[in-house]
This record gives sequence, C-alpha cells and structure tokens, in this order.
Amino acid sequence: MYHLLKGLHEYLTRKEEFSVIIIGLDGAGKTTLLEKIKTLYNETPGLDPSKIGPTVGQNTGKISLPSSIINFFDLGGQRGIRSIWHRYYDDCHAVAYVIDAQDRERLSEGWEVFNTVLSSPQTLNIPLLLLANKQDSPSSLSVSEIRQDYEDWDHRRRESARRRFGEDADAEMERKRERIASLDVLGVSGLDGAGVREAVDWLFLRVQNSRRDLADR
Ligand SMILES: Nc1nc2c(ncn2[C@@H]2O[C@H](COP(=O)(O)OP(=O)(O)OP(=O)(O)O)[C@@H](O)[C@H]2O)c(=O)[nH]1
Ligand SMILES: [Mg+2]
Repeated sequence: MYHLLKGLHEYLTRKEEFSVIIIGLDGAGKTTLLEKIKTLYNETPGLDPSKIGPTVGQNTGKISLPSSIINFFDLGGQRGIRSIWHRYYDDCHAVAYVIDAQDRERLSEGWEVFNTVLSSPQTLNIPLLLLANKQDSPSSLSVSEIRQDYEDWDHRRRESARRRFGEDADAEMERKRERIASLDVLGVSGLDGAGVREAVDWLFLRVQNSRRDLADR
C-alpha cells in the first residue's frame, strides 16, 4: 500500500522537464548569465564571474520551478565550436540567443550568426528569445536600439540579396520575416542579474505554451 501511494504521489507531483539552449558569440556573456540563473534559482550559488573562462564545449545548469524543471545548455560561442550548436536544436524546447549590447564592433557578426540560427529549419517552431546582455554597462545599446540595429542589418542583407538574386518572394524568406517581426527582445545583465528572472519567466511560459500547442494538434 505504501509503495502504491508513494508511486501515486510521485506521479502526481512529477515535474515536466524542458531543455533550453543558450547560444551567441564568444564573450557575449552566456556562461555568466547561466551562473547568475543558478544563483537566483538554486540553493547552491553559481560560479563567481571572476572564475569563468571561455567555454570549450558546453556548460549545463538545472533549475526547479514550482511545476517544471528547466535544463539549460550553455554552448561555447567561439567560431570553431558554433558548428556543434545544430546538434542541440532537435532536442531543445527553446533557444536563448545572447548578444553583447556593449560590443558595437561585433554586432554585425552577432547578427550574421543569429541569421544562420533563424535559417535553420530545426529552429522554425521553437520559441526564440533574443537577450540584449550587459545592460549594466552605460555604453550598452538599449533593447530598442538593439532591435533597430538588427532590423537595419536585416534590411541591408535583404537589399543586397535582392540586387544579386532578384526578388526574394520565396515562402522561406517570408516566414523568416514574420518571425523577425514578432521577435521578443529582453534586456538582461548576467553580471548584476537585472532582467534575468523576466527572461526565465518568458522561457518557461513559452515552452509551456508550445508544449500545449503541440498537444492540441
Ligand atoms: N558588464 C558586463 N559584463 C559581462 C556581463 N556578462 C558577462 N560579462 C563579461 O563578458 C566576458 C565574457 O563572459 P562569458 O560569460 O565568459 O561569455 P560567453 O558568452 O560564455 O563566452 P564563450 O564561452 O567564449 O562563448 C567576461 O569578461 C564577463 O565578465 C554583463 O552582464 N555585464
Ligand atoms: Mg561561456
């Protein structure tokens, strides 16, 4: 009887698990952000920023929310490591793309890489959040400036594609444009934690909703 009740209790209180990948250029602040998430949500604090070096491979972190568990995979952003990102797309429930809002010189590189993520068919139906990191820094671009910079970059890219290849009326391009128009951008600081809870809430709500949408199909 005890085992039966224990099993029933475990079944009823079982939490759904979701996986979220954190990607973006090297130095964007992904690991610092993940460690801050651990500090905010877990009893054991994450690493101090001074102890964090460039990621070769991946870091993981698990947080427990009242009804769910989220497993984060922070993937190294150096050029040579980016080629492994796509291996995670099929099994993740959401993507957080981190941009360094302070590093104006690398914004275009960040958008180029972001564009390849958006262009991957595997990410098409997965919730995607753009995080404008390092908002603690006075020289960082704000959320609206980051969005504007991305839209300007995307406009230039489409114009140059049109000049080279003619009209870009294909459905693929149209879907990407819709996705960009509805893209959510949140400002965060992995260093001081500003906006981090809002970003986790966003991810949690979106993975729950997309799970429900799939169940309704
Ligand atoms: N001012 C400021 N600096 C930050 C913030 N987050 C990270 N940094 C700094 O940015 C640098 C890179 O941070 P990481 O977290 O190692 O960056 P990463 O994206 O994990 O880099 P890779 O592992 O190489 O892909 C470090 O010097 C961090 O202290 C932030 O929110 N604000
Ligand atoms: Mg890292």
